[in-house]
Parts: sequence; C-alpha cells; structure tokens
Amino acid sequence: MVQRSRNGRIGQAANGRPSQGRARQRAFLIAAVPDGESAELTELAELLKTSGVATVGELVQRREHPHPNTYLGAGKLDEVKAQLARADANLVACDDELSPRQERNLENTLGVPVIDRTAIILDIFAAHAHSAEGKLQVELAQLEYNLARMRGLWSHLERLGAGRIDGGIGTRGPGETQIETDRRLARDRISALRRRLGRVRSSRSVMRAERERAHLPSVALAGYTNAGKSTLLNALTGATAGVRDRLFHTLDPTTRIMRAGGRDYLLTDTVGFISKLPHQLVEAFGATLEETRLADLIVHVVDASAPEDELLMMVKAVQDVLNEIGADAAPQILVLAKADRIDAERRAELEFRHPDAVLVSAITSEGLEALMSRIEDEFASTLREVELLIPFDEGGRLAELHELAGDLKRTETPAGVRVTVRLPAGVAERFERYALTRSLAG
Ligand SMILES: Nc1nc2c(ncn2[C@@H]2O[C@H](COP(=O)(O)OP(=O)(O)OP(=O)(O)O)[C@@H](O)[C@H]2O)c(=O)[nH]1
Ligand SMILES: [Mg+2]
Repeated sequence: MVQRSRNGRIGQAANGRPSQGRARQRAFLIAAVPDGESAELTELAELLKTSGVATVGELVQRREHPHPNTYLGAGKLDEVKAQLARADANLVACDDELSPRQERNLENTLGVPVIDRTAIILDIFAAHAHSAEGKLQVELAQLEYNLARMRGLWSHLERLGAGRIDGGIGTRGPGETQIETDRRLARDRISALRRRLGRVRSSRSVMRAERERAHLPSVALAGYTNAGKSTLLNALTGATAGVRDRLFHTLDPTTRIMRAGGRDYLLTDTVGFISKLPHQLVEAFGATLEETRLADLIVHVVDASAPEDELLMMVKAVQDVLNEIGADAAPQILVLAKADRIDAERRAELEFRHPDAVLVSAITSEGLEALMSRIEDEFASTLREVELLIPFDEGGRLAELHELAGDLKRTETPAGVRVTVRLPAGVAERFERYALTRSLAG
C-alpha cells in the first residue's frame, strides 16, 4: 500500500499485501511521452501492483518535454480530471519523477494525491529490504527524495483534504510550522544513516567473504529486474537465492562459487535495474553496486521472452546504469534468459539479431554449459603465465593458487615455493607482489 506517513516517508502497509476485493488505492496513470517513444504504461501498472495499488485508467500525452509547472498541458489536465471521476480513481500515478512544484500543482488541479514513479519504486524497495544494510540504504534514498519536497507539503495536503482516504497517501501531516524542524531532522538523520551504513558495510559478512576469496576471478550478474538473475545464479552454482515473479525481489547481493573447467569463479547476484532508476537509489546503493563495478566480467541477463523493442529498451536501461556507476569498462556477456518461453521463430530472430548472446533456460538447463564455457573463454583469453615465489609462511596463498588453477607447477626453493601458473590478467595483478618474472602467454 503506497502511503505517506507523518514524517513524509513512503512505506508498505503493515501486512505488505494488496487488499482484497475493490482495491483501496485506485490509481489513474499519466505520462508525457515524446513522439517515437513507447506510450505503454504496463511497467508503471506492474510497479503499482507490486505495491498493492490497482490501475483504473490512463492517459498519455505526446509532448517533447513535460510541462515545467503542471507536467501535462492544461487541456489534457481537464481530460484527466473528467476521467478520474469516471474511473473512480483516488490516486494519480505519474510515470516520471515530478518536481515538487509539478506535484503540488497537479494535486491542486486534480484534487487527489499524486505520486510519481520514483516514490513508487522507493516504496517497493522499502517493502523488500531485509538486511540491515538494505534497509539503511533504502531509508537514505527515501530521505533524500523527501527532503526536496518538504517545503509546503503539509499545508497543501491539508487543503486537499487528502485524509479522506483513510490510511492512504498523505493522510496525516503536521502544520506548516513543523516543516523547518522536519527538514533539520531529516538532514541529521541523513548524516547519521551515512555513518551507520559505513559501519554496517565494514562488518558485513558478504564483505568478509569477499576479502577471503578476493583472489578468485569475479563475475557479476546484472540486468533488468525480473530478468531471471537469481534463478541463473541458482542454476549455475546450486545456490538457493530467493526467486519470485515480482519486481525488485533481490536487493542484497549474494555471492557463490561457480566451478567451470577446473577453475573456481565468484558469481554475484545483486539488485536489478529498471528504466529511470531513481538516482537517489543509485547513490544510496553505492556499496551494493560496488559488487558490479569491481567485477572482472559482467554477465548481462535479459528476459528473452519480451518483445524485441522492449528487450532493447531493457538492455539500454541496464547499460545506462552500468555507465552511471562506472561499471562499463569490464567485458560483458549478453545472456538471453527464459529460452523455454519462446517459439522457434523468435529463437531464429534472436540468433540473428544478437549473434554474440548466449540463449539459456534455467528450467530446461539449455545453454548453461555454453554460458560456463563462454565465461571460461573470457578469462582464458587474458591468461598470462606468471612465476611466483610464495614464502613458506604464506601457505594460504598456495592453496588459493590451487583453487585458481589445477595445472600449476611448483618447486621448493630455500626462499619458498616457486610456482609457475597461468592466471587471468586481473587475477595475476592481485598476486603481483609475489612475481618473479612475468611473460605473456596466449
Ligand atoms: N520460464 C522461465 N522462467 C524463469 C526462468 N528464469 C527465471 N524465471 C522466472 O522469472 C521470474 C523472475 O526470476 P528471478 O530469478 O527472481 O529474477 P531476478 O532477475 O533475480 O529479479 P529481481 O531480483 O526481482 O530483480 C521468476 O518467476 C522465475 O521463476 C527461465 O529460464 N524460464
Ligand atoms: Mg533476484
């Protein structure tokens, strides 16, 4: 249930389930879309459904840019107003992030609470966060979002009488005098959250595990939300990461060892992306996104059962976020998942349009072997033969090298164990301080 509570946060209703029968929150969707772009609002409806809100109507205006004051043009707003009454909507949901001014003007004109795409996504993240770190990251993003819109929020909601939707968005609000206090409290809380996140991060178990296994080549699964990333992690490593047909099911990273061709790799599944991913989330989830940024290889998973234009849109949205977080330098493999859902014609089309991609299905196991070989090949193409001298008191390092490569040569010398081994370039760098010589080897 999307609702804004007393301090301006948006959160899931206590039971987290959509209500039965006629939905309590019935949203009318609006969007301003430039010519040539898809006018489909199915994803926004899906996001709302995830938050337990029903969709009862929609209106899309074709315009190059949203109106700076009212998002839609005046004529379209009249139309929306008439349709709201007919559809018996008690909430308007906008497919873009609104400026505080646009949001306020829309509410004044339409007479119902207005919520934007960012608030809806933040709401879902809040409901799906489980770990301490995840919860802190979401709260930070929500506060950043709300801080910008505190001014004047309460008084105009009171004028609207939004309280008539009991328990719905903006039902209660302190008076205008409360605003400055709220803003100060929000800023204090943001600093406190940043400090706590730093502490949680440095002690969290994932990070410890990472440090212990930092010598292994790392592969990050990245992709649009609901693409099938967690399912693929499970299929490739025998893990039991949570899988569900809903948006943003995974928020916390899970890392498992994948064994392929006699070598071990670290495979990490993490939060999914979406188009217009709120920048507040990208910032707040910096530590989580680090897993992707630091990976040696990115496996980009996309749902092959989506129509081609949607598939391209999702690939681009993911690419944009990868660029934004600085994860665009690592090599990538494109994986077309859910192959069991497509017919022969679409299969041929995909092979033609995406010749470098690997088609997989976690259900039939199709393509999993091929994907593992592709991952091996990516690292193999950077293999270097290195000669290392491992001191006797660093036996742990020798064990690591055995995990990395079964075919190493070792001889004992008075100074330590001399090892000749072929390592992927990125991994070899992590052993640089033991290097005796280094030579290129195909
Ligand atoms: N038919 C079919 N369904 C799949 C396949 N892989 C995943 N799914 C389904 O797709 C849905 C989403 O799968 P997840 O693995 O949770 O997707 P995700 O990318 O981790 O999603 P988020 O964590 O929410 O971003 C689930 O209902 C899965 O059962 C597949 O190969 N074939
Ligand atoms: Mg997942």
